Amino acid sequence: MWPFIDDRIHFGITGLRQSGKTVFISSILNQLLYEKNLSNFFPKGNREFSAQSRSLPHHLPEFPLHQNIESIKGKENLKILPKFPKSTDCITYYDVDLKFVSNNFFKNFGMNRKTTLKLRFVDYPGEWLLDLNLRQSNHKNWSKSLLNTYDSYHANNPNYKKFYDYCLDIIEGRFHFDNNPQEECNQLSHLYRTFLEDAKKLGYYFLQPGRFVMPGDAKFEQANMKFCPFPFHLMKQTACPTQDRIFSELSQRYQSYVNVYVVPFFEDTFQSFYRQLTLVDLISPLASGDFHLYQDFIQSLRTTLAEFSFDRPWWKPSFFDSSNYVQKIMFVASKIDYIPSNQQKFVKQYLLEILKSCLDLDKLEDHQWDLSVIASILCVHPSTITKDNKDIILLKALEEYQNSYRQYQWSFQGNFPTQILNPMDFNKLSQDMKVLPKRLLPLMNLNPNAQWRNPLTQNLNLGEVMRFLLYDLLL
Ligand SMILES: Nc1nc2c(ncn2[C@@H]2O[C@H](COP(=O)(O)OP(=O)(O)O)[C@@H](O)[C@H]2O)c(=O)[nH]1
Ligand SMILES: [Mg+2]
Repeated sequence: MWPFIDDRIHFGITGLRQSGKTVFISSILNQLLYEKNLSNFFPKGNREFSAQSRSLPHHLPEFPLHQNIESIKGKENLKILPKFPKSTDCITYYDVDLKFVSNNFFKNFGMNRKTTLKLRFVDYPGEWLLDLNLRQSNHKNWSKSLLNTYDSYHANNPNYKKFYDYCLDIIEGRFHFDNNPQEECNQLSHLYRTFLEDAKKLGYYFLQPGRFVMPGDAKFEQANMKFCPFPFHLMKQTACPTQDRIFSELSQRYQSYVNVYVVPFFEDTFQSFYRQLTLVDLISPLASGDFHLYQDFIQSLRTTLAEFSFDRPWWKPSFFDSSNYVQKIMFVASKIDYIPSNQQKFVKQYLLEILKSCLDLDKLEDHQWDLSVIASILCVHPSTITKDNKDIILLKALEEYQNSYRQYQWSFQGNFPTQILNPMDFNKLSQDMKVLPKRLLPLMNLNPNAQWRNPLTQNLNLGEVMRFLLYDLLL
């Protein structure tokens, strides 16, 4: 967007599904607006700070901050259990103005200098990020590379097999609907979507098209939501007229999906991120015990990061121009509270290795990027015990259990990896990771009778992250 119309800095949070975007935004906004405390973010010295929410332009849906805060807080004494917000199903926005007053006499020559930083937080379903690279392709090429990937990850999935069998019927001229290519496409896409939903339940990330597993405002009755990849490489003969009509129908629907959903998401949302936080949940794929899922995760990250553009366009010189390229980026391993603090240095190293395999970091200037580990909400209570003369970090938390909760404690005895794993090392590590809880409650207070404490006040490193990404804009 042109800076004179909208000079808000679009603060983009990228991350695959379940990487912690919504919780991060809720936590940071709560700190800025209500706790008015974000240690290490505020400039030290004689500066005052205030944050105010601003009403959004009418056409933009608002990020459900209050709903999320209420849900995370629960009710005192656990009368209503604190819960993490539900999965995000649409794009939402939240505008805040951060005001800083500097009264450093020497710097300001006796004047109180004010800086206002206008921020727009943007939240959206991580599933949609996987769609971005459909723009660069067409139905044939997309089918080829996607099915190649799926063949290696999902060959044993019964729903994938059902979809494939239907494709084979079409390849061999066994049509299920009399001279009705539209219906064949509908049925194919129905089977394909059933497979995608199943793969999502299993924890997979590389699911295209993303709206098939998170439709938002898209409706499945629409033709552009009824297509799928097709194994063209298995065709032995030239296509007959019915096959031709099916293929051209699939191709048209693919193109319409790209035009209606993918391009607008790229241009209106993704491309306008100017300062960017990339959240990576390194823990879930390792804890899954499924090496294919681990590979699928890295591939999904690579596909997503490939969409970033870091070069400032020469024709956009304005300082406050909030469009088109990422000026500063922070890569962050999220949910770090699952891991004992003595492992955090390994997590950082591992994150760096994963990133190096996904994008060319040399393209970035040193001041443009950094990496860190965060917990938007600390849910884990660490303590140290001594066993066989060795200090062990014991982690305690509350886990969701049969519509209620139970206390869970674990100690992670292995070492977090520092490089991308081969299948053997992955299996070994998975054994160590088995102790990790599946779903924690956002609550650190282990004694429900103890004085209740708002979970949103406990975080790790959020201030540092915000400082890296925004501080230079306040000087
Ligand atoms: N322990 C812990 N869990 C977190 C944290 N942030 C997110 N989570 C978990 O990760 C899930 C997904 O987070 P969410 O923000 O909805 O992910 P999104 O899909 O990227 O928006 C949540 O439901 C929590 O279970 C955190 O800071 N600590
Ligand atoms: Mg979300």
